[in-house]
Amino acid sequence: MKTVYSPLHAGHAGQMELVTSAIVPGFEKPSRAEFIKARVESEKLGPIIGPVEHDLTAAKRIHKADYIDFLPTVWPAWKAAGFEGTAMAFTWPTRGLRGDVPPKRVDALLGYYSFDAGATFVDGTWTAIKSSYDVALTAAALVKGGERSAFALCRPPGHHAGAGFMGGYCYINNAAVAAQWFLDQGAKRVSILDVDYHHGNGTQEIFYERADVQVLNLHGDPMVEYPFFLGHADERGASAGEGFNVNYPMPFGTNWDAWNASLEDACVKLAAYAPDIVIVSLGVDTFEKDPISQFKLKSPDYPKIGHRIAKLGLPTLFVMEGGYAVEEIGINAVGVLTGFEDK
Ligand code: FKS
Ligand code: ZN
Repeated sequence: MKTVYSPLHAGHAGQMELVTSAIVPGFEKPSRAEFIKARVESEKLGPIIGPVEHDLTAAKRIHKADYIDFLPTVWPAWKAAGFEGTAMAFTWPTRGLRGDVPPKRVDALLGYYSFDAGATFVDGTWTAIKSSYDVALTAAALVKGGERSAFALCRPPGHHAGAGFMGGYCYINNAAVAAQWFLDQGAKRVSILDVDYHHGNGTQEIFYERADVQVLNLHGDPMVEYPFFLGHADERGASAGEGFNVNYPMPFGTNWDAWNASLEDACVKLAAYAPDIVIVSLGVDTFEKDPISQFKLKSPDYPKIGHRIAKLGLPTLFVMEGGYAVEEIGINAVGVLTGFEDK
């Protein structure tokens, strides 16, 4: 399997993150991608290639144009306003406020275009976002070109980003962009299987009323886990999309057996949908030692995930999402990929 990787992710570094009761160094840091890349090399998964640059047309097929156009302006506007440190939102247009009038200040616009304080900007952030998008589309093109699979080593991740907002370390929804791109290239149906620990609220929102993209999501129960406000089992899609969104919220402490039962059910539903392409939103923050998550998967479980996905027998694009136990992130992420290749 080929891996697509860009070193430009590394400029998205040194940002601060708001967590319950403190501001701490960001968990979503450059070493994550470097550990994965090193493991791709040491496991000899296959060649690592650079991305082809794309314009933003494919991003605007699923994201609002004003939102995408805002992203490259953030850091220059932040500097021009005389601010320093990490550009971070602090006010949001929630219930009872106007969500239809974009304010003029960059610090206010950050809130206008986000759902939490978790999508922050530093100097190299836009370049990293753009490289992550290029990585996803380049890997998608490999699969479209006939490869059985490809690995988009995306950083920053994407699955929390909705049509018009960022959040949870995510800006452009790489998996959703790739899904729409496959459809625009002639695919009839695409399935997105999101195995990240956190619910992919952005992916769900983007495709919620559509029948041409099936979205299957395995995650921590939003009653007690981030992103809290989406991801319940009764969210099954709407209008034409009724039945094409499936959520598997699971409790803290979920181990392989329970998690695998959800994966199995998702794979049966996926096979019944018979998509042309499978996109895996690949998060490995389900790992027992993940510092921000509460599931109990162990390193030997990850190849089993890849093995099950391979049994679907469909062209598969892996898009990197979360995972914060950096020492093991390469072992676990590449474990899924080698498990896929072993069949
Ligand atoms: C930690 C509170 C939760 C935000 C967690 C964001 C998770 C991001 C992710 C992605 F794949 F997008 F990277 N903070 N105390 O893992 O879902
Ligand atoms: Zn996650």
